[in-house]
Amino acid sequence: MKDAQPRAIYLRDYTVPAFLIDTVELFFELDFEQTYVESRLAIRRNPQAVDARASLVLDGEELELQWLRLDQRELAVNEFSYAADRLEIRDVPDQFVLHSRVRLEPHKNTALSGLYKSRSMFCTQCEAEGFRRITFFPDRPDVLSVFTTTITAPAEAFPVLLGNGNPDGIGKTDDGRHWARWHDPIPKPAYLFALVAGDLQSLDDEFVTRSGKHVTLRLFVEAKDLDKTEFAMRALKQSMRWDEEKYNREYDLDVFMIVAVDDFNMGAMENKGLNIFNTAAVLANPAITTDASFQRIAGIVAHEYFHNWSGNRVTCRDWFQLSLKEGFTVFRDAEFSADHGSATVKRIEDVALLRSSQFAEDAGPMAHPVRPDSYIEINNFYTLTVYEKGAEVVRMIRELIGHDAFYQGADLYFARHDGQAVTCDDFVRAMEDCSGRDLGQFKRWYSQAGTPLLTVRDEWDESAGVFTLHVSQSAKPTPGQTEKAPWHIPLRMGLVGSAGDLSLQLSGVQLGTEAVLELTEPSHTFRFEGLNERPVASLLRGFSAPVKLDYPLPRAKLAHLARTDSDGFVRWDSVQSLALQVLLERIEDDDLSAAADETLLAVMRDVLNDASLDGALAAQLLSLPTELYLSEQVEKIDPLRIHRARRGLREQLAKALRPELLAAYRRNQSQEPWDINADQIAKRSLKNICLGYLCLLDDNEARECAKTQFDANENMTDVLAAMTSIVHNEHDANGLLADRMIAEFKTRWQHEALAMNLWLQVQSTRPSPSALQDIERLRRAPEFDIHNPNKVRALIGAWSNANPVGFHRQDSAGYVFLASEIAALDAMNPQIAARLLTPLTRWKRFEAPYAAGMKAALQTLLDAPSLSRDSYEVVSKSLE
Ligand code: B3K
Ligand code: ZN
Repeated sequence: MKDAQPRAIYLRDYTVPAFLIDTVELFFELDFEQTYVESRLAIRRNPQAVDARASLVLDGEELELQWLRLDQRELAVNEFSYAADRLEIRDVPDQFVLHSRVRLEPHKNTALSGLYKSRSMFCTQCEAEGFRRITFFPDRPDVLSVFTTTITAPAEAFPVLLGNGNPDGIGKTDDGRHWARWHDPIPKPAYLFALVAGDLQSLDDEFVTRSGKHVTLRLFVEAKDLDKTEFAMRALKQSMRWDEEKYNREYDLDVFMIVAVDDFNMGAMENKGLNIFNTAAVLANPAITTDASFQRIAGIVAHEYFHNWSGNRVTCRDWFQLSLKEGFTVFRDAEFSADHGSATVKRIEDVALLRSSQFAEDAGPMAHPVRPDSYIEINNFYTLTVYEKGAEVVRMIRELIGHDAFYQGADLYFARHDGQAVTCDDFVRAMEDCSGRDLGQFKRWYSQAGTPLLTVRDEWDESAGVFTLHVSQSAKPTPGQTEKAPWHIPLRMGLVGSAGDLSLQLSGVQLGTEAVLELTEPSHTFRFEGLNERPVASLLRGFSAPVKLDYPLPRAKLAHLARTDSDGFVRWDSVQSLALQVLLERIEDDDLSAAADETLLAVMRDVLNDASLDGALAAQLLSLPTELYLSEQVEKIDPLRIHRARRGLREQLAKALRPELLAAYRRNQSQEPWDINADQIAKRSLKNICLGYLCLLDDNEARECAKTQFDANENMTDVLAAMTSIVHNEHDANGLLADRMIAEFKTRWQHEALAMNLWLQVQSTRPSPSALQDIERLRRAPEFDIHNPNKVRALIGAWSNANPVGFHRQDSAGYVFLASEIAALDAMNPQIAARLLTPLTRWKRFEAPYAAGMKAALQTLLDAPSLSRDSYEVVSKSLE
């Protein structure tokens, strides 16, 4: 461990900063082997400080201090101390300028936090606590300052020098170096600082804001990638317009820049005016980018842009409030995506992720509330709970107070807190003020971890025409929280009769055909009157709350909802529930000869035959629950058994529906030139779902379809789908076609890193017990590079998270291999190492032989002589 005993930080210990920093002037002298950073901080005591005579304490990590001057006087070594990542200066005046010079070695920074090199360029990543690896600073989000940054560097190697804010001067010096100054007039916390220097080209454009301000837009990439920038630029302009129209938010600087870098720990970063993006989250063209990636890229571009208001102008008081900016911004980017494509399909995708992965987080050892109350390493809390469940919490507020009050509340929140660092309570207060609602109980969503379970039972009184719903809520304990108080849950619902939605009359009140029932007590009873037939309850429409639902319905009723519900989400969810019932039975019996369920077959057949149905929705309706989601539903996980059950059912569906699948495959071929519009995306997704089923059969015609589609090489969506259906197919017995495709793909794309990541991923997710051999071989292949997080995710991350059969082996070899990779990575890049631990953290949920192996792998890591704070937190909590 780096620290002898990493200590937890608690929300309850928050105090206001003792010092404020009004202006920051930074001078960077970049060079190949070393960089010097001078900083001049205008510091004054915070009038609100608890201790009016406190010493000045600044954060600083791995900085080689050259000198320190206070109001121009150099401090002697006995006037300050610098140890354990803290610089302390005692007896400072109430107001002063602190001037420092430090030396860094960015080319040796493999953690990709602070200032580092990605290939030949310099870039930064400061959220959450990377700025302290650049200079001494109170590295906390509630200290907001105006930054001016001057960058000097060798002119030939680094012709482009970028910083936050607006350009403020450039020049050359005699020694072959040049400089650029950037001034950001808008006060910001240090985590939004950024700098880039490199040999870059840009796609330039302009956006005119609603009030007539001309903003220069620049997307910087390496020259070889200039042909992959147009799509993101279009998405950026759409985002800027959308935020004006939907949230009244205009952009504030003269220039907005995006830079694409190869080595990046996550998707992208919303640095003020200078977003830095992982190449995988911004570069796109049809030859190397799948439709799913196009959509993901648009969503991330929007997300980072939206942070300019939800995060940058209004920021977080402390890192416990992370969801204030992340949950809200995910909510906003989801709205944006819904407005620019199929809203139902976007919702289904988000819910599927939440259910399979966030619910698992809630049920595991790292479970935490949307607003955590303690952490050891904040980077471990950029989680699905903070992001996705945080977005669900915002969505529920809109569900409860209504759209009008919600958007007024958002306006009020931005106006009231512009330029401030605030808390989740401030967000909720703005919503309360605009709606007149008391959201006191609702705020338990921020403080209670775990997924509530809604248990629903119904009763039908034929003679009175009354349908009664009994709804109760409960939740399992989570670490540190044994008792849960009732949540305030919006339950959107309707009643469906033989011919569709029925009017709702609830305890004498007419409600139309849809209602939001508000659950606040452990249990409720709702009486719907005046009915002429026994209805089926259509619950949780639009997935109105992130809860589990236990409402057992006979298969015929689920099929009825799947065919007739007015809510697209419920239609999909009903097929999921139907398939889940069938699959759980198969997992239990483990009988491969069991026949496919007739009701499910009939529903799937109708979907395939209904040419008028949106193809993207049809593709979702045809997708069975994933193995990950199924794992969440069983008492103890046996990954092989789950795989066998799902695979067996898929094969039977394919066999029974072969003519319909082939017809739909053929009907959805596009005759038009490639485009990324909704119609073509829908066609490709439906066509490729069909191909996936067909290739499960030992069937030459299906293989021929895949081969032709692969060889046609029209776009990456089709190429990858064809390749996956063959490579993941057990019927290609001697593997000839699969091997040919893998080799051919490599020949086509060996110079495109992003395409090669897909190549790694198709192989790492091949569902075979011998997958580990492939992983070990590819780990040594030249296409892999452990220093590049995208490659680590494509090979090791995809294998351990998305290939249960390949990863979970009774001999534990998969766990041993993963643990040794994590140990190696931990010394280089702790953030990525800690992320890779996720699959092992779930060990208690598995059948004994797996559980023992996973636990032993975690124990080896804990016993290792040094472990980062990041990994230590995850490993130690998992073993508690
Ligand atoms: N705010 C960044 C995430 C930073 C992660 C630091 N470990 C990207 C985003 O959510 O937009
Ligand atoms: Zn974000």
